[in-house]
Amino acid sequence: MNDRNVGISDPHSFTPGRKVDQLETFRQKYAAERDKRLTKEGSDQFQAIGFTGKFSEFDTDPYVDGPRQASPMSLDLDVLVVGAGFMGMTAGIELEKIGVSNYKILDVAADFGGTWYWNRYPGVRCDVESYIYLPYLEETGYVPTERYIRGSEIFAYCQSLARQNKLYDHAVFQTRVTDMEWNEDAARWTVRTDNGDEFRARFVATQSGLFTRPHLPGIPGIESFAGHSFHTSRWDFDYTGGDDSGNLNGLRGKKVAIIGTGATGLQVIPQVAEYADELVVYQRTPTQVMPRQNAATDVEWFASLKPGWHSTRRVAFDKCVQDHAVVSDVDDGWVRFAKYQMEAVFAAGGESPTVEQYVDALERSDYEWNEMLRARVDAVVTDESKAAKLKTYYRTMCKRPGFSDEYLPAFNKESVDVVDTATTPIERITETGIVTDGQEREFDLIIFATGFQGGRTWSDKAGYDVVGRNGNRLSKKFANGLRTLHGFLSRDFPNLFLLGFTQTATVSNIAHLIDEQAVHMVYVIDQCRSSGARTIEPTAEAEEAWGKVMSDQTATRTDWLTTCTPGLYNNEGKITDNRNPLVSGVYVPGFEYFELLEKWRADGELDGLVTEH
Ligand code: N01
Repeated sequence: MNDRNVGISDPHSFTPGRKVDQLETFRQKYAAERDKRLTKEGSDQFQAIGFTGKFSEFDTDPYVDGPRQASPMSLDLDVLVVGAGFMGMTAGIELEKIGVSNYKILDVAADFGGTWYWNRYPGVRCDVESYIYLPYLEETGYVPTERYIRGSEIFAYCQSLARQNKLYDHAVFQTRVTDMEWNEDAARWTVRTDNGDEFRARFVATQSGLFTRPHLPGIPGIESFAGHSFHTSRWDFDYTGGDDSGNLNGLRGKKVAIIGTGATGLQVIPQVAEYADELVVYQRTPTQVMPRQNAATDVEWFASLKPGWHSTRRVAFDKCVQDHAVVSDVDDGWVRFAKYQMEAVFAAGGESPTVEQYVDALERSDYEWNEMLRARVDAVVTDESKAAKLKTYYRTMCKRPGFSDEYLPAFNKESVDVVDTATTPIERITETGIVTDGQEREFDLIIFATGFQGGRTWSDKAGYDVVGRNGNRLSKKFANGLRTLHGFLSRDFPNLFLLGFTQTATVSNIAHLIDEQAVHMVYVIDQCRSSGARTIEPTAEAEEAWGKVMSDQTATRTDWLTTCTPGLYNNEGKITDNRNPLVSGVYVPGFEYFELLEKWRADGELDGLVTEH
């Protein structure tokens, strides 16, 4: 516990942490850095990519040939699941377990995988240990090849999970929901699609994925660029050559710009740097870069894991990372940071620190941790001016931390430059390049690693509206934020399960959240079936009470969210904007939310829900 060496070995070692005594100096520095990046538009600074019209070419699926071939369908279903990512797959598998087989899983994509269908960019890997990330590992017996596997391996796992569970028999791909309406007499949802299908479903499970709809930065002139450009989640391998493991030979001789240095940018940049003649990275906020230390799976160790290990390992990881009080067997940056903070709290107040000691220790140790990371940047990046731009000045969990052993060294190439747009903003994109400080740099290719639509309303993200009982529209009900019980069901929208970040919770391992949600939803559906309930929805009181839980949760984080540098987690600094569920409706720590749901199910009362028979 007293070992200040956080266990990271050469050549990626941290220099020892410096004791942070001058908290106020750091606070001022962090606040100044945040203020440079704050925009008055918040999430509205981004430009949406429409299904049709402006920027819709950025949404074209590059991985499929041609539109859906199947004829329009007209079907009565027990369940329609919208979204074929982990959520849709888990829902299908769990529905089968309770004997429901009259269901469809629908997706715009042409296969299962969700995030892993779309994000195939070079370098893509899971950033959480694959042993806790992949669902159903004990059931499938699959052994991930590495601790942090490539996106293509995750995508292949999704396909094999779908095959093993016969989910392809239920799939409706290359199909987008256009509208959804409640039919009171039939007690069913009528769901129509862009392919002319009509599904009449007793239950609908739907989610507007946080990471499936890309967006573009609020930079004028994107449409005028005459070179090539695409978003990382729609990677054009025809142009770049190669695949997610690299070999981007199409970039030889090319001048490339990448805008965005989040989790995606971190993985893409070293790959592009390897092949492009010239790469300029346009960075607004640097991401923390901890060592990755990937390794091949020790198959003997994997085989020695005892039944139940998957759930135990997942839960311990969540608890360690979010509660700082449980030991996790996972040895990675998430856990090391949590342990580092745990040590600091123990040093300050022993087993029973006061609230002040606890808060103070977390803040000091966070600054120390960042000092180590800043020292690591200096140790790796030889050019001082580049190194200065790559150092982070914000609290660790303000943004999702990054992990890479290739990212920082990539900036040692002379062909790779970094522009700090917080001090040198991008003025515009022209026909031939990017203008900063009145100077244009010309490019053949601009890659947008600028993330996804997190700060828009549920209906905007979903791309359709839902008309519930008495003509009530979900877009209207959620105009000022979500209103649900536990994030699943919303009054006047019976039998409609909302999944994803909908007044639910957050954990670093999002795949775990997804599993918990699917299991919970299927439990409620099963209860309806066994009791013969036609409809189920929350009472007004239960919905209001859950809204209060959510707002109380947000209130406890308001100070933190305000001091954070702008980003997805604090709605680009505009925390009063309720559209972003990560700000207005998220339960932290997530494992307590899982426990809360488990207890609610164990009570068996469907407390807060009302059924009609
Ligand atoms: O998107 P992001 P992402 N000028 O929104 C920048 C998960 N994920 O695709 O930080 C210049 O995080 C923006 O700058 P700033 C991951 O958990 C998981 O990287 O806002 N830059 C930022 O750098 C994450 O939550 C894995 O100042 C501009 C970037 O664009 C989610 O996916 C792998 C700009 C957007 O970063 C999305 O990550 C990859 C402008 N005008 C991703 N506007 C796993 O391995 C925006 N930016 C599991």
